[in-house]
Amino acid sequence: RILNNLGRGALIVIEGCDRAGKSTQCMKLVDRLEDQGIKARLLKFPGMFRSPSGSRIGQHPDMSFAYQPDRSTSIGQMINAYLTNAKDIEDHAIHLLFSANRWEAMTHLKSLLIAGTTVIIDRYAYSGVAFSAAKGLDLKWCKQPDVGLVTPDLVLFLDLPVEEAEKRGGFGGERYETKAFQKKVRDIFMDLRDRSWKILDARVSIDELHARVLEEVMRTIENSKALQIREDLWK
Ligand code: Z5A
Ligand code: MG
Repeated sequence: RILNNLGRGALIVIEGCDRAGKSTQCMKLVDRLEDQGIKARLLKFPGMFRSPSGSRIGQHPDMSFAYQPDRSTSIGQMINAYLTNAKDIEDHAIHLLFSANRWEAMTHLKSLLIAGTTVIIDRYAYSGVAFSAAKGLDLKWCKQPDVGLVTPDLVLFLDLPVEEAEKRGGFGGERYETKAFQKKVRDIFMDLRDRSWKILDARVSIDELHARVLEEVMRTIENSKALQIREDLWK
């Protein structure tokens, strides 16, 4: 199904390796767009916020709205229990929960875009596939549940070598945070690249990266205005 409307917001996805600075850039970006009078909202999958020290602190106090559709739901809570090792969930089952967590946000996402709000998403279906396939699940099977999600206008992949990521701290505490696994995840991310992707070197300073991100995003917002919203990811 194709939604027909003009003057819509853009859908921007920030993806990347662990500790690449995705959440940092997402928050700076939304603040910056709003400062410039551009309506913008942040969504995150799964809906969690990491404090500067690296520990999870749940919902960001200033972003209760932005973080609403994911972690606050019962599906989001199951994912949270899994990621913090409070609960074991079979690999296929957790994959489907991550996907369901995106689907349950789609109505809200579309209404924001239609209302002219640009939506920034911190991780999307690409993370979903990269992490599950790195565990050994079949790549084609992994993509299937997310087929038909709203297609991003731009995917910015923040690329950081695993060795650099380790230096940023808080590494090793959670599920998935080993070097070998992270390398596999990156390889699968690379296989998922398509025309909407731009790869940015994430080894630069926060401000430098922000400038690069902003440049790409401003161009995309302009170019997407007259385009239809597409609900055909991986179709
Ligand atoms: N997962 C999944 O399996 N399936 C799915 O469908 C989805 C996710 C959506 C949790 O995700 C896990 O869920 C994740 C994938 C899996 N697994 N892991 N591992 P998450 O998004 O909640 O992951 P996170 O652990 O909160 O984010 P992150 O990737 O590790 O970090 P980040 O957001 O990219 O980076 P950051 O928090 O902005 O920055 C990290 C630190 O580096 C912080 O101290 C910053 O101050 C510092 N930093 C940031 N930028 C810079 C620069 N430019 N220079 C120096 N230092 C910097
Ligand atoms: Mg993050």
